[in-house]
Amino acid sequence: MKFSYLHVNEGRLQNTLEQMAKIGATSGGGVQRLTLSNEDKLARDLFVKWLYDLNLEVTIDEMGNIFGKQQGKNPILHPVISGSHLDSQPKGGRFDGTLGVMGTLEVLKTIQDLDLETERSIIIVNWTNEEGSRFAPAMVGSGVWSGALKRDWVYNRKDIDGKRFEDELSRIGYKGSIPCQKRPVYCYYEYHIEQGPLLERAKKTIGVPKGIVCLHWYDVYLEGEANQVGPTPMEGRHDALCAAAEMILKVNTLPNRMGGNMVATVGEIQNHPNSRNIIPDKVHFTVDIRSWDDDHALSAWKLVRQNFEDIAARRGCTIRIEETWRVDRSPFDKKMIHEIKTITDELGYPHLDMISGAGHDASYMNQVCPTAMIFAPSMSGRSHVEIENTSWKDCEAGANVLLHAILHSANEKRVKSKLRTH
Ligand code: HGY
Ligand code: MN
Ligand code: MN
Repeated sequence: MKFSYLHVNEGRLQNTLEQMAKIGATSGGGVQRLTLSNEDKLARDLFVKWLYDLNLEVTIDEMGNIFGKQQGKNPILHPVISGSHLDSQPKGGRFDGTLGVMGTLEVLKTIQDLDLETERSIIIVNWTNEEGSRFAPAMVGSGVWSGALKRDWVYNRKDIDGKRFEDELSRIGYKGSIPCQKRPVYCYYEYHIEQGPLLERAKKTIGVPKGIVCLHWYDVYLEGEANQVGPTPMEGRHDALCAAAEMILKVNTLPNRMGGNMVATVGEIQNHPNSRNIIPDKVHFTVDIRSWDDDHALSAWKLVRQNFEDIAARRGCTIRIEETWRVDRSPFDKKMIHEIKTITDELGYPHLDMISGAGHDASYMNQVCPTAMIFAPSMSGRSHVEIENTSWKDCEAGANVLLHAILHSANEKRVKSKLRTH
């Protein structure tokens, strides 16, 4: 059945996005909805209300992942899942994650408006802690669900104030009783903003990533010697902040030194005691390395780790390193990618083949079932900032592609899940 004349309701999608953007709204036009914060709770409460308004079967699992199920005609067929995340970065954007959840909600509303019954059930999902900013690592909701991360290890993760993940999940009332574990899924779609400049530069409406890069996260802890800045001579100091400064520049030059396509960033740092007239004795900083080539990223880490150890030794600082998190690169399902491109052609949206440099829950879902993503352009390529923006027209276009992709998959009667063709 061809649905090319079907489309979502742009105004209604814009309205849900605007309502969600009010929760945790920041003065600069963005949102702050840190994982398991009060703002995250409010966003979850609103989302759950909207799921009940659609008479969906709502379940919340022990990681706080929220699912809404629209029953299909044939319960023996595995469901199609689509969604993303409602948590945000500190001073983050209104579209990162939220577009994928609201886009899927709009697809379900459109399907209901048109009284379309699908063979397969369709499940919408809000994954807990995709961002990994307050509680590292990222994507823990989908990570535990897919079996890649252990629930209790995540439960014991602490934020910078020493608050435990599990305690905060209980505090906001979203520690569900349903076990967080994978179940048979026919396929997974995630609609998301590109978070980069390529679509805008190429003047394309839809991004079709072939997959997501690998993400490797590390935590580095340095200990030197504090002292009064005045009487302490320069030579013989064990200044942890200077050691960190040298190491941070080694991270920055790493992609160049390694060659190939890679990014490496130090995004977070804490300096102790952080007083202008005390030589710093403790520093913690993070390292984020990403590449389409997992081994390339691992060799880069080996090189820069050696750099760190040499610098620490020379500066008389001790160093402790936590290899916090690694998720492999995720090449998406070729058949689903082909189908998405066919749909963009039918709907008349120019599309661009790309790779996602941003991490998404789709990385973990790709380990469980055939997975693909749909990107909408980010204005001036900005994201994880308050000025993150995507035009309503582009939001609607991506949601239309999502609608047709979900309808296509939800009406495929193949009993066995599709063989993944990486
Ligand atoms: O780090 C990322 O790319 C994602 O925002 N978690
Ligand atoms: Mn995101
Ligand atoms: Mn993000």
